[in-house]
Amino acid sequence: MMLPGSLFRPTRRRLLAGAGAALCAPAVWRARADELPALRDLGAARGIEIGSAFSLDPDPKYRAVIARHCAVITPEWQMKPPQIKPDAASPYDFSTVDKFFDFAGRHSQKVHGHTLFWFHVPIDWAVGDTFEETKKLYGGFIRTVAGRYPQIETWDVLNELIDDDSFRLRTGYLVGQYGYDFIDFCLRTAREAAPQARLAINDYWIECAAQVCVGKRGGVLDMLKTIKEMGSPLDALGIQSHLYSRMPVDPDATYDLINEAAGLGLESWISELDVNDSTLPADIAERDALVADIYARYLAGTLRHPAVKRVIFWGISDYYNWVLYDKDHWDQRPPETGDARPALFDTANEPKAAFHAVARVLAAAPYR
Ligand code: 9MR
Repeated sequence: MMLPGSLFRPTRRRLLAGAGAALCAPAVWRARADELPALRDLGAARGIEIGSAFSLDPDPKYRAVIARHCAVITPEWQMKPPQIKPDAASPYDFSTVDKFFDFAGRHSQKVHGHTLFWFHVPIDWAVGDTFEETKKLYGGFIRTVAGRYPQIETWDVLNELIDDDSFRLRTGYLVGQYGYDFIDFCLRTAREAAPQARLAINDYWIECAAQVCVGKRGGVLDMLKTIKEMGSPLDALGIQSHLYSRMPVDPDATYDLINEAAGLGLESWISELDVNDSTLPADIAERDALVADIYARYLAGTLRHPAVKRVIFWGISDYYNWVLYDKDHWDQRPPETGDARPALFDTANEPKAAFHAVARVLAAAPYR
């Protein structure tokens, strides 16, 4: 996945671009925010944890949405390796990460650890000349970070290991060099450092009908089988679920993947759900209805499986959402379609059709 270049994002981004569009939306009856059913409660009644990516934006209305609807928050980039220790000389800096625990503690939420390894955000200081030296350096990083937060119940240990073209392990940073031995090492080290936590590997483009998703589903499954054969500690598959109007979702194929993973003893977490609406019509009511339909079909199809224990949005509101702020990078949105509306709440943090669709699907999901 092509990703935004800047790793060090400002702590506050007002995303005003879509506000005009929200004002032009057709008049619909709007429940007051505190009258809406809380998604976290609807999920809990079905045994599903609901959450969102969060970046500590201070807006009170946005924070109220995160607090009310989320049982889990995922730091959107603040926990990635270079944020915590960018180079050998700098000390570990947990000051930003700790703020997530303050927020989560005030709202009875869990913090999901994301992520201990990702090729896209390498820490070069943790690469040694030999595998032994690398294990010492990268292992030290994993032990320090995972060991610091014993309250974390779930970790993405490794993110996005499967290549978009070959559908095999990526050939770059560390995984290319040391392959499954490195993966096994990371998982074992994370298990030792955080024995309380369930450990995941997280990947994208394994939810759609396009050829790339077909290939990646196969690649991810092969990888999971190899990892299980090696006896490495792994508890869950993270299915990111960045959905696209231009890449039709395939809930049945995703269900099959969940089922195969369950056969290997793994839970599945929908870990980064959003809907990139770039090819949908400009009309807002029509677009919102189509986005809602994509959410509903995807979740109804996947939540049929009891191994799906969690749904995390990336994020829950257009007010603060990477599909909006990274649109120049890879959204491919024709300008006439206006600003993206990928989430459950609009830029004013009011619920959209997608919110109500998700609430309905959660209420009807089988208990697990
Ligand atoms: O949304 C995140 C963005 O703010 C960051 O700049 C970027 C790099 O850290 O990561 C984005 O989140 C990605 C997630 O960590 C892994 N899967 C893809 C997500 C969207 O790019």
